[in-house]
Amino acid sequence: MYGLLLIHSSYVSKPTRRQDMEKSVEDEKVDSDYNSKDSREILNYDINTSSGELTVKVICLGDTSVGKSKLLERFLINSFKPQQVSTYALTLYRYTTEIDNESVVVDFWDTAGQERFHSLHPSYYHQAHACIMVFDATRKVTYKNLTRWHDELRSYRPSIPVVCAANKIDANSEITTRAFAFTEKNNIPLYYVSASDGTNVVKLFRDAITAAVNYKKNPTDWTDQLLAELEDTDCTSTPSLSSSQKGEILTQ
Ligand SMILES: Nc1nc2c(ncn2[C@@H]2O[C@H](COP(=O)(O)OP(=O)(O)O)[C@@H](O)[C@H]2O)c(=O)[nH]1
Ligand SMILES: [Mg+2]
Repeated sequence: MYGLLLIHSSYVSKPTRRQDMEKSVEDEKVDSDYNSKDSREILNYDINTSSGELTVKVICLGDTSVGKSKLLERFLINSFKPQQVSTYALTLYRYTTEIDNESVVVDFWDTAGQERFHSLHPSYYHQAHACIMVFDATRKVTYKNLTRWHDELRSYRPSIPVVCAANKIDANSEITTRAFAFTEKNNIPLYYVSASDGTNVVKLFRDAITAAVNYKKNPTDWTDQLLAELEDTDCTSTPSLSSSQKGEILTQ
């Protein structure tokens, strides 16, 4: 079961100044209020829902046109429409499933073109529990760019689990015989997939969800632990603010 939530693109547009980033945190609150009235609230992924369900946030990363949206479409509605027009907004797909007999609410975050600026807003990474990195089996440059995406991801989420998908293997099956230095070096599981014909898509997403759940239950990210301690001591410092500060440096 899944639902679709569109968030105004200003929520993830690239910040240039501190004020812009603080404003986007404010926007988040406004959007959250609006959506909760609409009973489609943006969740606080660090805690469970009010009814006790586990919540996880899974983000998709990779260059434009590698097939991120089509993979989500394939997993969630088991379909593929080659010419569908992208929406001009960040897309959040809310999906409810069971992992080890436990109900889990999964929010998949997908960009809607912001990745063409080669950087995403810190709020995209904020509170993420797992990341699906995608490259296009027919375009080598999209594989090369994974390193840059991985560096940006790690600057915000140093140790969340990552899985990698070589997509469009229907258009280049030869690639499935190859190994890749990026995934081997970083110890990232690699899946040869096709959003077009569905090969390995369910496995990719199920494994990503399971990894996200395991990570949420046993976070190894020292920043998570630090932030939890700060919250315990009622410190006003928030994850968003520290991410924003980082974002200012990284995005100039
Ligand atoms: N042949 C083939 N084309 C695909 C596949 N997945 C996506 N595409 C095409 O690649 C283009 C970009 O897909 P999209 O999901 O919008 O990429 P995104 O920008 O990463 O979200 C579209 O024209 C899709 O039809 C696939 O598995 N096989
Ligand atoms: Mg897309």
